[in-house]
Amino acid sequence: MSDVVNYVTDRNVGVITVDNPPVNALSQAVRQGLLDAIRVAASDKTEAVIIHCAGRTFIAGADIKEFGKPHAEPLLPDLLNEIEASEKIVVAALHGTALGGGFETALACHYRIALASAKVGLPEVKLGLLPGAGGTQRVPRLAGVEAGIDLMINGSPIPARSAAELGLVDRVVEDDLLGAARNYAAELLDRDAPVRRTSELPVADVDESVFAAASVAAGKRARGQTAPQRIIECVRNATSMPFAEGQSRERELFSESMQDPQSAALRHMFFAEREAAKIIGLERDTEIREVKSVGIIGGGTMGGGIAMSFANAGFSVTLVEINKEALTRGLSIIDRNYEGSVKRGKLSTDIAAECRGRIGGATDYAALADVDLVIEAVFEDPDLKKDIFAKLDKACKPGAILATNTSYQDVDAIAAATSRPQDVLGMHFFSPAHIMKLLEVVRADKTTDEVLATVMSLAKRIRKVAVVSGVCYGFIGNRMLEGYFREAQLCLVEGGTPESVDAAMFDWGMAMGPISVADLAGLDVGFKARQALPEAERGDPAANRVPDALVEMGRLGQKSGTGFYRYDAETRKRSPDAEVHEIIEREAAALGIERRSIAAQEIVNRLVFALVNEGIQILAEGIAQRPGDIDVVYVYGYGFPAWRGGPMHYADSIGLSTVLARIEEFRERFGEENWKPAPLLEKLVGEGRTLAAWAER
Ligand code: T1G
Ligand code: NAD
Repeated sequence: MSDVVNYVTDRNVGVITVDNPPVNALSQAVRQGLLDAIRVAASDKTEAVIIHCAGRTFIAGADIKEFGKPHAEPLLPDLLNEIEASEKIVVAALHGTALGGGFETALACHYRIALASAKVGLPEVKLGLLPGAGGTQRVPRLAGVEAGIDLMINGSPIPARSAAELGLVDRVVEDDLLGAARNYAAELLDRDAPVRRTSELPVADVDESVFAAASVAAGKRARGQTAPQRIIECVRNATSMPFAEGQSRERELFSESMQDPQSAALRHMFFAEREAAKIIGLERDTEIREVKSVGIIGGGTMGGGIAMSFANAGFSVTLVEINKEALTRGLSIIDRNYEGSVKRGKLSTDIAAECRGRIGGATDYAALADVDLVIEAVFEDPDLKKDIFAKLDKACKPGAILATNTSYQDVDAIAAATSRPQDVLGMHFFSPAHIMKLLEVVRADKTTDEVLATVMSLAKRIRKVAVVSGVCYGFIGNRMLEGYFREAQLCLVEGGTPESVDAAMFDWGMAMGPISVADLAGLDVGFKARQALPEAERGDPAANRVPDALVEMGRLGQKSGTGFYRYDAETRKRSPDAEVHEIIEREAAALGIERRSIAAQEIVNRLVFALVNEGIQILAEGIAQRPGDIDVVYVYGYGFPAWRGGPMHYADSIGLSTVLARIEEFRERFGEENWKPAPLLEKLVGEGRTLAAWAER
């Protein structure tokens, strides 16, 4: 048959096997192979056909690497219509993750059998697309309109048993999938089961309000995104149009979504997330150390969440605090977090108890004598951290990895406080650490490849998206944030309000506005960090006047009930605070600033281009390996909209010459101090190149 599709007959059953590692994606060769096989089966002596896959999974979708390239025949919708049109029963045998075009292939078959461990789903929306091979027309015919919309808008895979309850899978078996599929085909033939074409099934009618409600819900859940609305339109068509007409409209909307910059951004993010796991210059087979047990120093906001991340992934964890009282407090924060996860249905009571059971406490470093990894998460005080690393150097076994969760500090200096700097690096989690997916892995000067590779593989095991950063103040994320927050504060004193600055960034797509983020993190954190710096390194004084004034008034943000906003003690709901408006006007007057109305677009440009400019400087210094890594940091750690692709992809999408022109304009207006274009940006504009092309070098 072909390299990637094989067809064999066994008595009266034909078996088509797709074998295209790593995930049997529907490349042109697979599509051609399937078409050839189904045509051979159509004319041979078999009475039924099974489609299944070799390797770890059934087809996990169209080949995303082919997107954006000219269409190659056979086109998937046509292939699937031909499979469905077969006069012989076609059974799909599912294992692993049958996703996107892969699940649509199964839906075009007449019957579906799956392993209980299998999952099925239509994640196209996560790529800014829609199921473009009949999925939006076939799913409602099997599972109904509401379940169908939910499956396609949500985009997350569901277990085979849930799919069976929805009518999307006909039989679920524990093992021996191919054997069970053969028996199932034989049983269907024995009872003369019909060739059941999904496209010929009726769609249960629903009230128009279902679509209106789904559209509003999607507008909230996937704010600013276009794909969900196109999916809802397709499903509505399924209830009002014949299959062929509904499918041709689906194809039009699919092409529209493929051209949409949002899809280009989300596809970029798909590959950027996977590229980030690869360390340039490190062999894929670099030796890694075994890690079973973990010690956490400091059971505060971060320590507790980090402990849960490891316990939830099966590691035994020892939390070390300064004294019994602090330890009790730290463990009770963890208990509350687990209760919250059970209440929200994220974890079952049993699983929560099992995970909690893996976390022990101590106040003596002797408890860490045999652990494989230690992560320090005490106060952001460089001397305290060095002192602790010197103690860990004595207490921990040779070969233990020593990591710091510092947000800003010099990891090389911390490593130098030990006799084993080769075993030291940064593991910078994000708050809340048991929820946020991002992990900045800070490679220090002497960190060995083995230690780095070990921590990168650990990140996958604790379900984090890891990005490697070099050592500099604030690493990738927090360093770029300096300019972003500076411009947010300057827009405030120049004429904005907390509400207007936040609204501009929220409406642009940020998960939360910068002023609300400052209140959430605690205004005292930034204040203490500034106080720890020499005056000259504290940045533009105009940007610090208002937050410093608020902290001096005891307004620390959410944690003290007031900051830039006022917070309801019960609901934590934030509301504007007239007193803060007065403080801003007072500080602006003291700075001799005449306040003016500032357009939302100017706020967006200043904050986003400050990010971009610093990001490009970070790339030039080699602190980040590639532009995509910076995009992953901002999307997974700072609420940057994935459908804009992260700051670097966004800059390329609007054109680096436009970015440079804006930055030069700001330099004219606000000065070189804050707006010095990154030399690499000027170079790339001069050469007419993008960041993506630069990264290919
Ligand atoms: N196309 C091309 N390459 C793919 C791929 C795909 N669909 N899925 C995965 N890969 C590559 C990936 O880049 C990586 O490569 C390797 O496989 C392992 O992936 C018409 C239009 C299947 C759950 O969105 O969700 O069908 O980095 O590291 O963690 O309606 O991959 O090793 O070189 O992620 O075990 C819809 C996308 C497409 C599913 C496995 N399908 N894939 O996760 O491994 S749109 C999807 C995944 C579509 C139709 C439309 C996951 C996975 P490399 P991995 P994993
Ligand atoms: P926190 O104040 O909530 O907790 C620090 C804990 O360390 C306290 O419980 C304290 O008792 C304990 N501690 C202090 N000295 C100790 C010692 N000698 N031995 C054992 N325990 C000791 O602080 P946090 O917000 O969890 O921050 C911890 C670290 O994580 C800091 O370096 C911070 O910069 C970093 N970080 C914080 C965040 C965040 O959003 N809060 C995010 C990422 C990184």
